[in-house]
Amino acid sequence: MSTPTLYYFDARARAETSRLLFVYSGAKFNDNRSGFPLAEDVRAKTPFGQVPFLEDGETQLAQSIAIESYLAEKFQLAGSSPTERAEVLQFALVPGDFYAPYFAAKDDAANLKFKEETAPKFFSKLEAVLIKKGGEHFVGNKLTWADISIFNLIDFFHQQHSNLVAAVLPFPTLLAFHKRVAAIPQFAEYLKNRPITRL
Ligand SMILES: N[C@@H](CCC(=O)N[C@@H](CS)C(=O)NCC(=O)O)C(=O)O
Repeated sequence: MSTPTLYYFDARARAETSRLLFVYSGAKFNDNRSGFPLAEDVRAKTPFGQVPFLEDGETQLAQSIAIESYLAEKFQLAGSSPTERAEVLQFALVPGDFYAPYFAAKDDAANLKFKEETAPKFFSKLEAVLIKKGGEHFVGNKLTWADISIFNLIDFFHQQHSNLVAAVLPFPTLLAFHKRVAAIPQFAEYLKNRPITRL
């Protein structure tokens, strides 16, 4: 069986949760990071001319959430009942609701509104959910794609410029969760060596 290849830019952005799914499972993968603009030979492989794009044997997939869903199923991180699977997907879709307004904010006022109003409003909901679930996992009683996806979202805030991390600092349960997931040995090793990128 050939080693899977994940194609993306040299950025965390829409590929990082998939990378983290590979990392947690311990499965080897080629982390193909294109320069900008997207290399034409990579674009030509993809169904929509966009990355992320995954090649895993006969399986060829675009759309970040579809790729994450495939990897989560493959590594048994997608939940263990129809309800759990739907709940896991529910959390995996949450980061997109943060990224849309974040990337749409084009001036200082909009950035401030995102940091001081929009993001904290969402984070307060996530904090409440996690407290209700006991503080460890968003779904069930073991680590799933939901945890990895929300970990990556909180981590994104830690990595961004303009002190974006301030938006998550008022939420101790989310901060403790982020710290705990980052300390999982596979993640700790990966995060120590991860390329530092703007996004
Ligand atoms: N809905 C898609 C969006 C994919 C997307 O917008 N990809 C961008 C990078 S984040 C891209 O490939 N841009 C390069 C281009 O269009 O030339 C997903 O979640 O994967």
